[in-house]
Amino acid sequence: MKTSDSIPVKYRKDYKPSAYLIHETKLDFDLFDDHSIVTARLKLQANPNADPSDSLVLDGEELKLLEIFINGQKLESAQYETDSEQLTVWLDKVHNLNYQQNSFELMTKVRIYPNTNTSLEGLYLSNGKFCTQCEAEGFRKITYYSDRPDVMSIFTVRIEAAQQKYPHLLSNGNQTEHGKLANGRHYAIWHDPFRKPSYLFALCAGNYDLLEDHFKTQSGRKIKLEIYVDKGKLEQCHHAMASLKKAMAWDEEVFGLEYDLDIYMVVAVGDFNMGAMENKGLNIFNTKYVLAHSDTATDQDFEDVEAVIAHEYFHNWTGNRVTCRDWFQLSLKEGLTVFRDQQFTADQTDHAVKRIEDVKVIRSHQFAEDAGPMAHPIRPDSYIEMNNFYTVTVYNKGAEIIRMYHTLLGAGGFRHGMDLYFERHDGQAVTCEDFVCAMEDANEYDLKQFRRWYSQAGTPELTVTSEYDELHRKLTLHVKQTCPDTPGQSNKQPFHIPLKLGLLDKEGKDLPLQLAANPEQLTGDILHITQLEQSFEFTEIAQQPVLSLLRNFSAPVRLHYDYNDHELAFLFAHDSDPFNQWEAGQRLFARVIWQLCAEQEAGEVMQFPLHLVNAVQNLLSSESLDGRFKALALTLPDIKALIEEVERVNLDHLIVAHNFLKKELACQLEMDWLVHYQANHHVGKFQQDKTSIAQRAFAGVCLSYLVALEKPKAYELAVSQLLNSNNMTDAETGLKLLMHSNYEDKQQLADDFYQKWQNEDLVVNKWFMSQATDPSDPTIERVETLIEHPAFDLKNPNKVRAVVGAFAGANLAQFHRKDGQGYVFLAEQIKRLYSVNPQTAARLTGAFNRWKKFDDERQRLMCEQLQGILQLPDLSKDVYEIASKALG
Ligand code: 0A1
Ligand code: ZN
Repeated sequence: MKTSDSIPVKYRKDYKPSAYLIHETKLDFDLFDDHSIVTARLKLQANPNADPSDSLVLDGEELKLLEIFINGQKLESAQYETDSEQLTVWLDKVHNLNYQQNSFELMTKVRIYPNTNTSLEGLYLSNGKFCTQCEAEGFRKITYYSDRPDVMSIFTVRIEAAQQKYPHLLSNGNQTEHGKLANGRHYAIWHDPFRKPSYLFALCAGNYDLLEDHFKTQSGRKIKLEIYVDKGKLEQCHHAMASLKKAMAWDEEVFGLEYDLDIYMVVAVGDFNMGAMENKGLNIFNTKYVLAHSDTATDQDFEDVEAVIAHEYFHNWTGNRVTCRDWFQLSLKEGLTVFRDQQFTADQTDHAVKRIEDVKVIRSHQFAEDAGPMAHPIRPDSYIEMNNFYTVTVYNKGAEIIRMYHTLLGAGGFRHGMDLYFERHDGQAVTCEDFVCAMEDANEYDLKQFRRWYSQAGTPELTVTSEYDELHRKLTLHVKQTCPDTPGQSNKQPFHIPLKLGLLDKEGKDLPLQLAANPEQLTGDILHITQLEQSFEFTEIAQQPVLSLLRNFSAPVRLHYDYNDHELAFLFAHDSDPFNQWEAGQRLFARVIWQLCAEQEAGEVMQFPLHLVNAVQNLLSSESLDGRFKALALTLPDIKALIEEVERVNLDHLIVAHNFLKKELACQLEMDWLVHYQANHHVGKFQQDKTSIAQRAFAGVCLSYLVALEKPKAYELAVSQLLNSNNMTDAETGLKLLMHSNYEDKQQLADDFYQKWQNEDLVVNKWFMSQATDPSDPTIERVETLIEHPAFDLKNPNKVRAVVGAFAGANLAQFHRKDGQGYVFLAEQIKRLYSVNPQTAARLTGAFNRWKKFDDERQRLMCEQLQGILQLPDLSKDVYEIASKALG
């Protein structure tokens, strides 16, 4: 068992510059089926900005050192030492070496075993092809190196392998040479002219299908674009290529940022721990975010591919040209790049819809993280395993913080800040503080208090009350802010919170906003909340307004304001801010759900409040609203988000209430759902324009209500949609709805679906997921059989996420079964996985994080599993960190 004293914790405050810099990195890869040889020639120099050191300490894990030379001198065993994590060379014992003054060359030769590397970090094989994943600390599994982001170097890479099996040999930068060798082998040499840290290194070798295109930059340079995929998948790459070109054009247009190399390559691999990786000039992607064809991918998949392609492309400036000084600064590149990809997607699709989708992620996942045992500021202060900090807090809350600069400074001010950031830091490894300074200096805007968003964890809460004085035509708002304690942090200081708001008159029009005093507290429609308690007096308010608060979710906070049903229905119908229009509907639904829970608690019969019917009917029949917006507004609040609204939850009541509301709405408006379904579901020629996508989304929600009726006619519609559709969006909607229903032939449908799609891995994952998330009772047995299915593979993270991740993360009813079997199942999978793939195992362990929300018995059962996990022999530090923090 791992104990806390055997596991080192890394602290942000301990940062020290590296004692040695690496000016040049020359790597030779000799790739073979059962092992690889890596020769590294590093040009090292003592760092003038660091404390001098007589020893050179390099990171290295799972490496077999074969040779070591300095300046051509073979080192003797007394001059160096290796352990399981490091190579130490005592430079003072190397003869005639003036290591404090002159640069010197270290040559190491190591043997590694990519063929048995299942962690998917370092160099590994996916579907018979070599690939790498080096962020955050994977490069040390390739060669001995100063594997930290502030050590930046010029890389030249020679790759040698069997020509027939590995015709494509790729690395970062430009190919400078290639040729044939004896014994059927060949080689290629790549040179990357940009200095980069080791985490941006990449290598791929294999036999791929290749899609080629090009992009002409704003300054007229022609860039080669190449997408490499498994044989037979070329038809599924066109959308990724089109997305890449859109992203390149958007970054030029919006941020004035142009691509810098002559070639941009994307390689898709089936085995990948995350979504994709921004390695310089050679992105490596999970196939899920490259491959998309309407037969096999949904509209959502298409949007996701476009977003991830853009995200990785945008990293070329925010991440690669300007990188992080240390891993505590991860949000510097990730929060910023997520914000950029969100803006890009909004520009390609619909701003309101995109905003709602992003906020749903924050509320269901980030609020949960912020209130749980893993809560951390967007710039964490410590970690045990860095891989555990690729979180919704660092990424998505980080993006919300960046969005607040944009809100406070305006698009123009934000752009000035970005320009100054690049002007100052291009080619450097910097900190979040450097970013704040650039924004501050470019705009002469004081961000002193705003900086607390980087240091304080937890979700701030705003409690607002209001008073209207008819006589003096005055509205007073009282705003209180608090932030709950989080692990290691209490007594939080007040944040600077931009609160965007509107005051609606009786017709729903926005009234002009004007403060009686302190005008600097209001910029346009943004109120600056900066103190624990503040009051604001609005003047010239002729009638009692309805308040629209936190428009567009202008800050990642929870807002408490005591709306009544009438006000919510009014906002749902009239708010000019589409985000708050959606929000009002969600609040209406949530109130009903909590009321239904209270009725169950009191042993009363649940009552459906008829006032909802009107509100929903109006929305359904609105001609001005977009179909995707309607789909979102008609979807009941996510149970995970609801759980985060209360201290402790009676899950059984919550699920019953949720289902009851859905079914009642289905019954009350049966004809409406049917009419709108029929008007929006099309079986003719497939189209993927905005209107068709919106119609499919809207029709899908209508069908979900119809299926909730549990009537044969409704099942027939869903079965027909599943079997007769000519696109995966409609097919998957039909499949999911039926798999989650009591339709008696659903198993047969599932079997047929598998037969049809068994050769399309990504579709098989949808098939897995639709079954693993079935909330009905035999599902636990079903998932037991799914993990034995020939298509399941514990070594493939996409498969693990599709079955185990989906079960634990998206099947609340079955994962939280009262008998604890859901918890036992998850713990068993973690036990099978932790030594195979520690990163993925740790992600799964996070499903236990919110155990304190549940009833005593469920708490006990979850803790029992967490304790069992902590007893495992040789537990990985990834899983240890999550499980031990969960238990506190
Ligand atoms: N930087 C990538 C995400 C990423 C992080 C870690 C990985 O392996 C541990 C892989 C990818 C991004 O933000 O896209
Ligand atoms: Zn990223």
